[in-house]
Amino acid sequence: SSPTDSVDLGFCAREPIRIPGSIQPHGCLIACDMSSWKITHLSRNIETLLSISNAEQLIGGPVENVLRHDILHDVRNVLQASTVSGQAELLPAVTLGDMKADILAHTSGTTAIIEILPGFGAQVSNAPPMTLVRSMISRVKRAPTLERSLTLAANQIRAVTGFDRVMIYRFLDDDSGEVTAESLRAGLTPFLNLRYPASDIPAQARQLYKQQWLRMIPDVFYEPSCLLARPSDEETEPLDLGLATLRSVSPIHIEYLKNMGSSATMTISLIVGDKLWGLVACHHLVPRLISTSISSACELFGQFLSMHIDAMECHRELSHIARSREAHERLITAMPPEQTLFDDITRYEDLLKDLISCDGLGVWTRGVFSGVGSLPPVEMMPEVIAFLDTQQSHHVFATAQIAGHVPSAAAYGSLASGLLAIPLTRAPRDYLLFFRKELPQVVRWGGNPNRPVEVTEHGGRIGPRKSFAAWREEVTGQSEPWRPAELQIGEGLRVSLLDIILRRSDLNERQLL
Ligand code: BLA
Repeated sequence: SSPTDSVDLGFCAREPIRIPGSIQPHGCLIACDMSSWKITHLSRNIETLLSISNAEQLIGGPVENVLRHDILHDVRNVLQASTVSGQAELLPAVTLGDMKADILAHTSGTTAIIEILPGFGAQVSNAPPMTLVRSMISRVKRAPTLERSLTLAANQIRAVTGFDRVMIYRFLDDDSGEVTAESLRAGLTPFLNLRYPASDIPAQARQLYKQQWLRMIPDVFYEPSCLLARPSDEETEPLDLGLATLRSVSPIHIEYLKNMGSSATMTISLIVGDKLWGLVACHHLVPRLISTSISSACELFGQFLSMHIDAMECHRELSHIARSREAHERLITAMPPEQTLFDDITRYEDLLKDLISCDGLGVWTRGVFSGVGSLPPVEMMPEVIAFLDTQQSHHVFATAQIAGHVPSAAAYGSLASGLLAIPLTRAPRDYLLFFRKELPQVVRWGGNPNRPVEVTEHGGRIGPRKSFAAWREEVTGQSEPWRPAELQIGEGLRVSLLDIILRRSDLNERQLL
């Protein structure tokens, strides 16, 4: 049996990643109550980074004991901006003693979270972040297609950050994901077009990534620095680090990255509408810390890229609909009032294929089937129609896998695997049917998707898989999927054809008189 049989993948989704109780040590963290400005939490490494001894003793005391007045003034201003943006916001650059640092602040409930990042991140370019973002945008904006935009975006981010590998990782309908664009240092094995199972990124992580646009793990070998809090105050809730850039990362994910051979990552969310569309995933073979000015430029660019993806996808759907509307008009005008598709579908074959591309077309009327092109055997049709008749809705029905609904259809998948059916009359229902042949696909997975996890021998602890070697899967029995725009076009066609049928029956009655 496969190791996943006995494993509860929900385990991964239950890990409380927002409240790890520790941070990554490339910065330190101070949390204080916003009504009293008294410290509630401190990260242990504040002692080394800010040369403070006995951090415990500062807890419960005023935050002024750790941060100067001018800095606190800026913190208060930035917290206002942060409640509007829902993100941690950057303060104007500060100097602490002789150390330059970036400070980020945001709120979590009634708590202010202040993160201090010493300014030693890698600076690939000295250009101000605004200039970087503007030049990245101008290049990507000019690309003629979405695919090209994504490749340019990956190239741009790699140029600006110096990461070894930058991938655009796109989620598919079943929550698995695919590397759709990649920019990488010479000599590395490409991950382009590899597919990864949904369980690699559990649900609570996806939820969080819709709120936080950018995350960084500068060194997967880090020792977490624990958060100190007032001892055993029953009422103190664990500190929610969901929006904190220093949040310590799930140990399972850390192990995953080590197994993959990555030592550092930076990840930017791509959010389209209210959906996590994908991620920009940057990897480095050795630890790598990026300066805050570069990472915030990338974050802003990620927000632009998200809007650009949305615009390109909308544009593509709209132009598809516009082209079909034209074909629709041609079809309706070509059909004389006393004729319908039922009389001679072959005559309208080309016009119908312009509307919705397909390999075969048919009509089912009063128990009789006629069609053209690649079709299921006629003797199979009653079973398919019987299934369609069980559909409650009078709207268009579409599937890429007829056999998923009518199991005996599996036998003729090479003739017709996909079906889009437009019901034309009520009882008995007549249909206009579009068929698509099977489109055998080879999916290349980054590791065996049937073994997404490893279970350790003792204690049944769950961990990420160890091998990411490409794994081939042949997907058969499915046609090219029907796109949302095609369903819409089908719906429009249903309404016009219904109108023609009504007109004709009206005509017939008048002729009868
Ligand atoms: C998180 N897993 C992630 C993230 C990615 C991946 C991108 C998000 C990291 C971030 O945005 O900061 C997976 N990384 C990939 C994939 C590629 C890549 C697919 O570069 C492709 C090239 N992971 C597992 C299993 C579990 C698991 C079995 O494989 C659970 C048992 C958990 N993954 C897991 C968790 C997180 C994660 C908990 C959240 C990490 C965090 O933010 O703390």
